[in-house]
Amino acid sequence: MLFFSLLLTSCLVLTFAEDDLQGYCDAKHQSCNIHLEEDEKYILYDVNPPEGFNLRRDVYMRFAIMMSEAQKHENMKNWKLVLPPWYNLYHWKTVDSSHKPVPWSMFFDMESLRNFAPVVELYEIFPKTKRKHFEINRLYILQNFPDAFENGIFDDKWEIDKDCHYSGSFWGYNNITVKEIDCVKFQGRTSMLLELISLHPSDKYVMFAHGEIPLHDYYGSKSFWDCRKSMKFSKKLIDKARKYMSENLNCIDERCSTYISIHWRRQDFARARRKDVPSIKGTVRQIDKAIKKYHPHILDVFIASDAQNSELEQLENQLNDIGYRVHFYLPSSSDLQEFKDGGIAIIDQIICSHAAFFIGTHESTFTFRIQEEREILGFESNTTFNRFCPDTGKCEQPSKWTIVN
Ligand SMILES: Nc1nc2c(ncn2[C@@H]2O[C@H](COP(=O)(O)OP(=O)(O)OP(=O)(O)O)[C@@H](O)[C@H]2O)c(=O)[nH]1
Ligand SMILES: [Mg+2]
Repeated sequence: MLFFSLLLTSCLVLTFAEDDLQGYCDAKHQSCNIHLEEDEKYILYDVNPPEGFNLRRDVYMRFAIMMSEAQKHENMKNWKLVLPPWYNLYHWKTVDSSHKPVPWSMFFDMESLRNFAPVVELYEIFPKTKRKHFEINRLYILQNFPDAFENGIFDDKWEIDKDCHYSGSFWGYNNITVKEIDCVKFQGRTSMLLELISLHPSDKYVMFAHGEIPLHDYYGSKSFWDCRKSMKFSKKLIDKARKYMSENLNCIDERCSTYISIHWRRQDFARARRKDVPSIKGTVRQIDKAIKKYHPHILDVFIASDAQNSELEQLENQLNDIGYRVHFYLPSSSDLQEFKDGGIAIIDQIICSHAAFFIGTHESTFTFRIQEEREILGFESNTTFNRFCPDTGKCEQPSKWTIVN
């Protein structure tokens, strides 16, 4: 066990001065006046820095389900999960002049999250600490076991280890410190983290680094879906997407019949997963085939993509040439300022979710989140679990993770 304090210095000096906190405080919401009890215990977590937004949403679910279950026990009723702010995400390239960590309320409906699990934003606990810096009692740095299948078996296990290193940045705050660090090799269910926490019952602020390592206790279970349903997007993102659908895609319904949608993941996928993604020509062929087979009356295709403009132009032109109308959500600069890259991506996801038919990208978590949303909206699963195939070679169809109500 190591005893020391970490004070991170980064080129971005963020502190939780009163002004910063108020920047995120919406007076209409209760969160401003949130009352933090003395005997409350807080669990924080962080995710491997290169991981994207959509895997992070799944990591949240693992922790939120653990907290929701823990609340059923009398001695754990006062535990809260601290939502790690969105900070410095690899895919979010638009320069945000404020460089501030973004709270969850920017993207999600906080009331709905709170109805499922006891969650608080990080900025909400700062005033509680009464000190210039916020000291976390214990940081558990989770690590994988070197061999997941020791003796040919995947066992649930954890083990205190000696050497490790925190590769995060405490979301850019340079006045967050930790008193003790424990390195832990960990494999298996998220709820096993409670065993670790119980080793030190007097800790009030406990953090886990590499929150992506623990797995869902029961992937696809009812509690999984209850949690997933609670992850409603913020009202302003939903309103923006609905306005777009009504003005451009002629639909005001939950389940639209007027357009099909695709998630065409490119960038790192087109480079590193060549055998999983089609060429532009191949994409056009697959869209046309799906429409002719399932929705021959549909002419409108909504495209969500992270592709370069030149690729998108070619895709649009080739679809136009065979008679389709192509739609993209193109944010104005004020939309981009207001919603940020994360919000723009969510608007794309919402519009894809409501389409009559959806084709996604193999093994993209961005696509997975759209598929879940469509399950919640009640679409037939054959309109949802479809993927783009490579031009040649094998093409396994996606697993159907259908909703459990
Ligand atoms: N606006 C928009 N952004 C996208 C789209 N596709 C990908 N992105 C961006 O790229 C990120 C995708 O990264 P992840 O969330 O990690 O999902 P993924 O890379 O598809 O899946 P992993 O293989 O698990 O990493 C999103 O969070 C967006 O920022 C898209 O269709 N529209
Ligand atoms: Mg990714």
